[in-house]
Amino acid sequence: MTGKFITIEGLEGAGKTTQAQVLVEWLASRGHKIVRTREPGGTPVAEKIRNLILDHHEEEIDPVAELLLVFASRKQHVERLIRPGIAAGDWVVSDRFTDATYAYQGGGRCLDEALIREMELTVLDDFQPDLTIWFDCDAEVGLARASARGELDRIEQESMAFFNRCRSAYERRAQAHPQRFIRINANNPVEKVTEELLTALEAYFA
Ligand code: Z5A
Repeated sequence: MTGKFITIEGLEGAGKTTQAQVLVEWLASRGHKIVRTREPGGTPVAEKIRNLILDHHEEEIDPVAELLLVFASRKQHVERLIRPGIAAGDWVVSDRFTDATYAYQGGGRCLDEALIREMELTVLDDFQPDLTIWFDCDAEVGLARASARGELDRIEQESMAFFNRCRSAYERRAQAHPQRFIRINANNPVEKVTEELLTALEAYFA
């Protein structure tokens, strides 16, 4: 029996962490063994690369170098944690995956999507999630929630135009992969978002 790979996507402050807990409890109640993880990161080495990606540095990070760091972290994550977990029958739930690269490095940093696609094919053998739950909120809403928590990391300090491009890129991903994506309106209050998530899960796994 093999497991499944579910990813959670959305802008910062969309409520991914909050709703991931709801998702994990719902899946566990159906008898699945869950492995919860995140990107960038998810293994000790991948977490070190995460720090390189998110920390502030005196030297500006080149967008392609950032893309390579994201995929270096992802390769380690996929081979050391995600694939072994699925092979063992676990349901692996990751906060972000390659759709975030299309959103942030593709949309936000304006890198060519063809380059990201090439890396996805070459580095990951086109490894894809079984299901992606996209918590879609306006950039202003998400950033206001994230900012209320305090200091912003290197990517969180980008402009509103950057995050609007990220959101548009998520929209394109959802349109291109309608079988895999569930879109949840994350502008709503927490209880309403949870309700929409649970309804969508019941329908998807019916
Ligand atoms: N990144 C990249 O560039 N390329 C890649 O390939 C990958 C990632 C994989 C990782 O951030 C950064 O890496 C991310 C993209 C980049 N950068 N940015 N910016 P992360 O995933 O570790 O962190 P995050 O997305 O910034 O997470 P977050 O800010 O914690 O957001 P969240 O998990 O979606 O939200 P939350 O923690 O559940 O909620 C945030 C706050 O809002 C909290 O106080 C909640 O109580 C509140 N909240 C949540 N939902 C609601 C609703 N519905 N209403 C009101 N308040 C709410």
